[in-house]
Amino acid sequence: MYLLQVFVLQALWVSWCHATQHYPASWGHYDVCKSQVYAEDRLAWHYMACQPEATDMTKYLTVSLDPPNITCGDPPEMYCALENPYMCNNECDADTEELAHPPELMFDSEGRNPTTFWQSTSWKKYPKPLQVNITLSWNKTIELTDDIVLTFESGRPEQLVLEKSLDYGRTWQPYQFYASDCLDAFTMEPKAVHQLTPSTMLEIICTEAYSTGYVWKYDKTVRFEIKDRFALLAGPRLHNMASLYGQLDTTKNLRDFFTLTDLRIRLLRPATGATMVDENNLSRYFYAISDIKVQGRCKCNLHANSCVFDKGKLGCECEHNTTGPDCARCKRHYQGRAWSMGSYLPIPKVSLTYSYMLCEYFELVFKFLVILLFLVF
Ligand SMILES: *[C@@H]1O[C@H](CO)[C@@H](O)[C@H](O)[C@H]1NC(C)=O
Ligand SMILES: *[C@@H]1O[C@H](CO)[C@@H](O)[C@H](O)[C@H]1NC(C)=O
Ligand SMILES: *[C@@H]1O[C@H](CO)[C@@H](O)[C@H](O)[C@H]1NC(C)=O
Ligand SMILES: *[C@@H]1O[C@H](CO)[C@@H](O)[C@H](O)[C@H]1NC(C)=O
Ligand SMILES: *[C@@H]1O[C@H](CO)[C@@H](O)[C@H](O)[C@H]1NC(C)=O
Ligand SMILES: [Ca+2]
Repeated sequence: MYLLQVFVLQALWVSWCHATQHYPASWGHYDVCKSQVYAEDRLAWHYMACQPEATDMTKYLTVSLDPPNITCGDPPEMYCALENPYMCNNECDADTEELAHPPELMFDSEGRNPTTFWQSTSWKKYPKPLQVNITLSWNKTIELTDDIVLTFESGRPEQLVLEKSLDYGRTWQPYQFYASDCLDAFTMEPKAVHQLTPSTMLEIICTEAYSTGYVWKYDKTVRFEIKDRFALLAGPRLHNMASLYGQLDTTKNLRDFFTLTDLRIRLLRPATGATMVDENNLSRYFYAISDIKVQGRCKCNLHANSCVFDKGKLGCECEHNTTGPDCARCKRHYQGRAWSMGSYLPIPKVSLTYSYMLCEYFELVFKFLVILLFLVF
């Protein structure tokens, strides 16, 4: 008799376990993405927020320069080193492959020696400012997931603005100002990102941390610090991503801050390494960039877990009866709920492991009981 009851109980328990593992009740009405994975030698469902993986977004952009003829080498030009005007062995010639410095060389894979880089014409027209816009366009909304890193082959500019557009280049807004003297260049108080707090994390600041002169030969990067801003909500080392995701779910400003369709690097004043510009030898002043890093993912409003690059165009592979490049509307003829963004929450992984462990544990107890009953009777 007892044996029968135990068996019935076990059967009920096992089926409950299976049901909850396939669709845990605590996930409520959220649309989640799931995929089958092998975990500890068995097939299991893995649930996650419905978004494509973060990747190197420089593979999918188009770059344009303003003015368009600002790249060096037409006509050929000789350059001198900023730190030594007698060292003039840097030649740029657009018609010779080894001596040309086209914009594509900012996006090839680096780590080789010598580095490959884009280079501008020199500051021949001093005192007319030497200004260049480098515009990166994705023709798709994307979300940044890591720091933007510019690596300069020349000295780092004395004045630079990073701008972004959310509307395919129609309007622009500043992301961050960079200057060796913020008050002088932009009439802004200098500030560092680590001075920001959770309540000021979306402030647009001017930083002097990336404009020190050519003496810092081994510090050639200019950063836009995404991770430090994430850390204001997710804690150091980003161990509490649930907190960040919770805020992203509910705060449009925060989501929009990390979202863009285009980036613009406005180079406003090249490195001079001194207070005076050497007017007799302007071949020392120019911009050269060897690498630009932009890590991010397609914005799919949490309705797609993949994004494809097809015919030169990025697009989300929309699920949940949504459609459009960003899954921002319902499919035609869909007669269901009104469109809404998907959700980052709840973070399923923890509850899944927990309910899974609970099931395993009780299965063991049942087996033990069965054996015990067999022995007793
Ligand atoms: C680029 O073109 C503009 C007009 O199209 C011209 O005024 C300027 O001198 C050119 N600059 C260079 C460096 O060739
Ligand atoms: C810059 O100075 C160096 C050394 O004095 C000289 O060799 C070079 O021709 C100068 N360049 C220009 C454009 O005057
Ligand atoms: C660069 O872009 C800004 C706006 O983002 C614009 O005002 C400026 O005219 C553009 N061109 C140059 C050469 O700076
Ligand atoms: C941007 O994408 C749209 C389709 O979403 C396409 O019609 C348009 O031609 C693209 N623009 C560029 C500049 O590639
Ligand atoms: C999409 O719509 C179809 C029919 O309208 C429905 O059967 C299906 O469950 C919907 N899928 C989702 C994920 O809402
Ligand atoms: Ca390069």
